Amino acid sequence: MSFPDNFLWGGAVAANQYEGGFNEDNKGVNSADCITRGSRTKPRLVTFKRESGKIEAVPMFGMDIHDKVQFGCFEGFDYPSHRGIDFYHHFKSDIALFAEMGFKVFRLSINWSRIYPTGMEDKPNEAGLKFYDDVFDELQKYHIEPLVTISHYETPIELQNTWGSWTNSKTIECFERYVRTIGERYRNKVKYWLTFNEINVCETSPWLSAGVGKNDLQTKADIAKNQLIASAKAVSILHEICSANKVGNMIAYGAVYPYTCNPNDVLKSKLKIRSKHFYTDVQVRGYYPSYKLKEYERKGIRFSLTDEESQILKKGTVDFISFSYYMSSVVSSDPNLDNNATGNMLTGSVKNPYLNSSEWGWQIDPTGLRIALNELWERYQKPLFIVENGMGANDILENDKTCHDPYHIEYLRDHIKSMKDAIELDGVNIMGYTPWGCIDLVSASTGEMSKRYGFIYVDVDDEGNGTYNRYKKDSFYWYKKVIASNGEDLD
Ligand code: BGP
Repeated sequence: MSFPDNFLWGGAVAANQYEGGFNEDNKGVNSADCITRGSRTKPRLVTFKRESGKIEAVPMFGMDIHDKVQFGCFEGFDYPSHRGIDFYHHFKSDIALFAEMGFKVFRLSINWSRIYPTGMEDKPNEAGLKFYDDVFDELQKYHIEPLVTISHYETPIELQNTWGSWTNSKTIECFERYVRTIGERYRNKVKYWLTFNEINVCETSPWLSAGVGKNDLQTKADIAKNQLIASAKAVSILHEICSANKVGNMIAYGAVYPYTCNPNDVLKSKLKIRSKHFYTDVQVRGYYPSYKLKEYERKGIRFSLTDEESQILKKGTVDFISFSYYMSSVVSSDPNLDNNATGNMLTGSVKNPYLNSSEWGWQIDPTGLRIALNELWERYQKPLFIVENGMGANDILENDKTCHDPYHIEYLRDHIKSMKDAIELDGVNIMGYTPWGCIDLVSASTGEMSKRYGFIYVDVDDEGNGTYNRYKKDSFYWYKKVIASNGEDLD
């Protein structure tokens, strides 16, 4: 048997992509609420008002606004997070479906602006706390462990409009208050926690990861420092509240291949992988690696740590490492090669001629998952948790309300086989597996509903029209069998 008996099978979602309930029960506006719907070919935009009163919208990826503006939601724009799939009003029946599949764990995020609507209040919003109480109670009913991401791509917008969100260390204090509140409130309901979703996505999109509209290197270094300190503080707070709490970090990860055996390609791939490790190096080891300090020095980036900050990082190291895996990437030192392959938060990657792609151009590489697992295990020797994996596809709901999705099954099966190999052949310690978007939800990169990952089809289109009814796809029955056999029956 390869998967341990206590292996955590389940699925993953994020509040801003599925909850809806945008302005219910005193929820505040957050950075995800200000992102418009895009598509495969049209970028998502972030909306704001200038001091002159002029309303503008700029593409989320690459935005670099240094003027004083007020970010927010304005009439005439379509914001998919406002509706999600309306989990806010469907959570009981949705959780019943997860239980029917046999989930042992459900990864969800808490929406910070439900608990502290502006991020800055002294007292939390009781109605927001109550919502998650109800969700956790429902999960408990079916013995499903919650795995809670404390911050998944959303920051209360007032923190941005008042002092620049995560570029300002005052945000750390607000975050601490939020962590303490949820840690204490849910101490008997939640044991597994993740601090920041894909903390390294700050390099690609400071708006997604930190609610920051700038894109320069100094800004990214400041965000990284503030979030790394906040993450370490969160680990310490949660350990203090309950010694049984297990707290992990979360990064976007994937193997990086050299395009050829040209040593320059190989070196480039190694440096790219190392840059992916930076955040985990700090979160696992408790200090900044020398290569990062050298890089800051070389690029003229201001950086220092007080003794107190160094102690915080040292004390708040994580119990396990979690990561998303969708694909691998390829780098080349040849400037004449096209390096605009698309993928999860991917930049500067060459298309891999040995791999097939999804409809959205993301390349499919199950072997890369085994490589990634080995790289992380060898470097850190900490338990690993794959908290996102999957392939977005344009599923069709048939007239008889069935949905045939063999491509999802094939993708997941091949990746589970790689996990199995990593456990059986390489001895990697893997705690669990939560495929992304276990129920269809809004895509983070495009804002579409039609990029579907789920085992459960949700009848809603890109514009938000539909019945919002839920239907089981073929993959639903398949995954149920996988869980029931603890990963042995993959057919
Ligand atoms: C990760 C995010 C998720 C999720 C996933 C799939 O980067 O953590 O929030 O959305 O990617 O990406 P997409 O939704 O763009 O298909």
